[in-house]
Amino acid sequence: CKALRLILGDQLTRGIASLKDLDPATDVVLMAEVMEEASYVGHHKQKLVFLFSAMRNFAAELRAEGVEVDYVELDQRGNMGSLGGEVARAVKRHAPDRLVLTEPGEWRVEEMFHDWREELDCDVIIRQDDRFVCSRAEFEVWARGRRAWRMEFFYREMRRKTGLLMDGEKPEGGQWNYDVENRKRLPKDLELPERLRFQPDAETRKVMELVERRFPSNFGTLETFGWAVTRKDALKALNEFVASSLGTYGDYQDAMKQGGPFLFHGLISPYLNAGLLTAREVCDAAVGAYEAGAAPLNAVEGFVRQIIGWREYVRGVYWLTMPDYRETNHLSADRKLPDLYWTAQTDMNCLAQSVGDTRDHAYAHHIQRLMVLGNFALLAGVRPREVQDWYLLVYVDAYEWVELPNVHGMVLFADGGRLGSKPYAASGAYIDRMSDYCGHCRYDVKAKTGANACPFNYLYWDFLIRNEKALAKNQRLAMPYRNLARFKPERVKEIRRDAKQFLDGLPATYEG
Ligand code: FAD
Ligand code: DLZ
Ligand code: SF4
Repeated sequence: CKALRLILGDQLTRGIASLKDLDPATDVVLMAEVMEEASYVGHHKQKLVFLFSAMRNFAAELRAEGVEVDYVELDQRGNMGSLGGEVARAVKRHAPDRLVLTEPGEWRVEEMFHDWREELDCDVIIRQDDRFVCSRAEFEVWARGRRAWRMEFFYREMRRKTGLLMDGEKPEGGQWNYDVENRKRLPKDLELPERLRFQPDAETRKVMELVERRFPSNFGTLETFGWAVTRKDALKALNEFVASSLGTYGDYQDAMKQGGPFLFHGLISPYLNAGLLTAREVCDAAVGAYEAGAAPLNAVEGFVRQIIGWREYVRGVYWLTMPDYRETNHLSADRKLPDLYWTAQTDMNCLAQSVGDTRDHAYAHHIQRLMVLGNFALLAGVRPREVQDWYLLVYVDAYEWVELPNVHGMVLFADGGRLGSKPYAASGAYIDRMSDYCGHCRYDVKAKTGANACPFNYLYWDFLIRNEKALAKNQRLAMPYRNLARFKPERVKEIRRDAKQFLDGLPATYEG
């Protein structure tokens, strides 16, 4: 053939760069399910099923167009088990002039691409991934000109660049950011919308059987699998979100509810990241609802900011700072990841619920990830590498480019403040304000010390005490450090004692 075009599991977009000049008469598309990608971390079973099934459906759609797809299934005889092995085999089979690639989502895979340039007997062309609003080169120009990077300023540039929610040169409504309106508590009697979930089709059920057979002890359950695996269904999910939830998304964006894992969230990250939906069309759908008067500005701006702001920003930071980024450990955190992240067995109800949602759906929404699961790992001082691996494997939307900056930077402050200006440390009061978890917990969220006290309360202060050297000069932590300075020595002693006792009693026996 003339061109061999590799499509990775998270490149399932018909308009992707490597397929742009596809000629069905002469070209072949290569897709491969390989053990190396399926096991570089022990992915949640739902993540594996989602990705393999979406890959198979994408291949079928290309074939229906008359494109030759060379698809290697995981169980196929002769499968070399790695992308490199499968690419080399396919180059032998098809003797192409060139191998056409789109830049991958992970540094690890880009290294492989570079090796292939040396190893393969054909030209290797790597194209920019133009599914993102901001290219890696553009981000670098933006970042290099600045002493400190802050998402908010980057986001404004992306608003200008895309014209989304712009009124000429000015932001729609006069403000760039309506976040202050997006922190409401969930009223007890507010009815939650029934969210659209999808029954597994025949191909998905086949993949489920494969995953149960080949990955029997991976984290998570398949019983509740409800993700879309085709672009058609992903579009349905997007439309359902816009119709049922977007209007309320802003108000309760930070809220958490026991037994309500999805609330008013988009549930679109797996589709965006794997390529079934594009960032631009998702934002256009939300802005369209605003223009039609179907959703308020605070909701639509909040949603658009997550996508053209945070999502693009973390990707930019990732590519600019890798591979050094993940090696730093600014707060010298050195605790093993507690078992509760795997078992959900803990008396801390907020953690039990958030791990349970994660196990059942390969999903938890942003505030559970940040302010419950992340906050606890930060306060407990868990090793960055173990926290990163956990997040990378448990979520259906997790790829290193998006997971790492969120975990290493936003949650753990292991990067010393390159991504964000302060660690998101919080005591139990925050969780109590934003959720109904505390009402079902055996701990008392109001109690500060002692056996019944909410562990977040003393862990929070213990964290600030432990990390005083690294954090006390941070302007944004000036207030808590001023409060801490007023604590009597006995109170400090009590906090340290309770924290030590609690943390020493946490089982941490699992081997990654
Ligand atoms: P919505 O609340 O509906 O938001 C809409 C979209 O905005 C999301 O689909 C997502 O594409 C984007 N978005 C929102 N916040 C972020 C963010 N902080 N960074 C990047 N994109 C964002 N998101 C992932 O896609 N993959 C990950 O591996 C991932 N790991 C995370 C780890 C931690 C510790 C934290 C705090 C956040 C992480 N996020 C990750 C971001 C966010 O939690 C998820 O994107 C979101 O929960 C997905 O659900 P949703 O589609 O319902 O989101
Ligand atoms: C995540 C993943 C998994 C589990 N399996 C495959 C696979 O078998 N074949 C493939 O092409 N891609 C897979 N992926 C996605 C890749 O790991 C992804 O392309 C990289 O993580 C870069 O983002
Ligand atoms: Fe979590 Fe503390 Fe509330 Fe229990 S009391 S749910 S541990 S914040």
